[in-house]
Amino acid sequence: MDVKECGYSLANLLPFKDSKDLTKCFLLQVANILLHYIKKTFDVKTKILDFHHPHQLLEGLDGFNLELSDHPESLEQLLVDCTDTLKYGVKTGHPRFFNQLSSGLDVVGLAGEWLTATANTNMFTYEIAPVFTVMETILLKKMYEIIGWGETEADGIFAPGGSISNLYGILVARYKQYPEIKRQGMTVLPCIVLFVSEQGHYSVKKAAAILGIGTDNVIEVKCDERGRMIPAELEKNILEAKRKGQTPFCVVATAGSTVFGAFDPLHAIADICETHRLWMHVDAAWGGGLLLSRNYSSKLNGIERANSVTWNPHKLMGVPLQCSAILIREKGLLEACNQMRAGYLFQPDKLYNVDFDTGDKTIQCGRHVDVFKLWLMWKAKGTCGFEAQIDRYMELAKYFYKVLKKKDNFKLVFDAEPEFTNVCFWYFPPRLKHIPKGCERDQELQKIAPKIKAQMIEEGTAMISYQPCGDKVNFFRMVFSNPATRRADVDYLIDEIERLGKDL
Ligand code: ABU
Repeated sequence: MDVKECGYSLANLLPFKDSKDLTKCFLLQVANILLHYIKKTFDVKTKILDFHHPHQLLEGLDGFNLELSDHPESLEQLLVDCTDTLKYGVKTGHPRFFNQLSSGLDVVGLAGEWLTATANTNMFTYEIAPVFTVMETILLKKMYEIIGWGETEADGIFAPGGSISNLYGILVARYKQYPEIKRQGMTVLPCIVLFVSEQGHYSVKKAAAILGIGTDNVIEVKCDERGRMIPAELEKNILEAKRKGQTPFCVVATAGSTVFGAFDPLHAIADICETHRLWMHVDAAWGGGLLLSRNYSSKLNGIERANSVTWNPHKLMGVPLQCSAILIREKGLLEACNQMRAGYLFQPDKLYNVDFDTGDKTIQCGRHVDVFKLWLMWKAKGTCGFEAQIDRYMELAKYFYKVLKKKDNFKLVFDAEPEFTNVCFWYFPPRLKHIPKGCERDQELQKIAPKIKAQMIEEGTAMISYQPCGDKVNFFRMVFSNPATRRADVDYLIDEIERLGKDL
């Protein structure tokens, strides 16, 4: 049986009668398309992407038409569409994909995602997700232990990404201080303010906007030269806010900042939070994975004193997107804050222990199963496997730093060993090397990284991100979180930047 035989469509697949063989044939062909893609992804000779502009995709390319029709397409056409969807996408598991904090293609994680999609269930109750809800409690317990919390006192939930996890942290912080907000809303509150470093993630401001706190009430605390929050500045900002009649309620510390990979001094921040009775949330979306490394976990010393933590296994741990947890040190708060007791889902008189109906702790109703792929990967690697992978990223970052340091047409943003797997740098084309430091040179330098990246994307040879930051004009941010990357790929990237940039 072959789906290529004309006329086969959805109507010939299960659950329709006598369709077992065709269903098998169709799914095996989909699997073959994916296998081909996976093989290509890991081959450095493959382009990372075949770039097209949005209007080209909208207009349609070579038989790849994104428009939807009123009539069913054949199974054969669906297979072509699957192939084309991958063809025009970005191979984020490619050894030379350095663009995002989340990258790589973990085969076991992928298998987990397939299984999850096949099960197609919802995380709100044990009733319909018995295995997954229990798995979630086991994973959360593991994470509390790694942070240094006792399992009986802590609570948590997997959420759709780090921004939402940070939103939860701030939401629960506010609820803890002002439980009446749940019923009475913002009118019962004074002007509350929270603090985050100037290198903290933008999701903190977004959460403040969503929660009705307002972005003006997010106070940005100055950082040191490496992008770490300065505790004395935090203390100063808290006292200043109080003097102005504002009411501080929360500090968001960052463990692994997005651009510089900086770790805020958590013990010093915890001391200040204790003195002023403020909730301490740690955004360890990026850096949380480092807790699994005995060599590097000390960078997060003090995280055990946090009231809540965001930790994204889809970043450093390489779990397929998405997989993010919000962890709260005080049990019961998450549910008290969000519970609405929808009678049609959370009946108290079910046949099992309804503590496993975790859905009323969340701000969503339907919730995707994000835990199975993490659980399966943990089974496959063990904690030691994650540790080895993460230690290798740290070694690669040091290697990259050492190579760049020796090159006089590259300049590191920080002339010191990397704190994390982020390494920030500029490339100077020969013509810029003779322009003295200052405005004129900065104006030219600002244009270099975007031009190099644009060419890289058009040629599909590598992907790396860039950004300006404060008084620093556009610089590249190299980051290691891709298990396929080897030293040779790092050397390649440097040569590629030189090749594309030397005449700019
Ligand atoms: N904070 C979201 C991830 C940003 C990045 O991948 O560069």
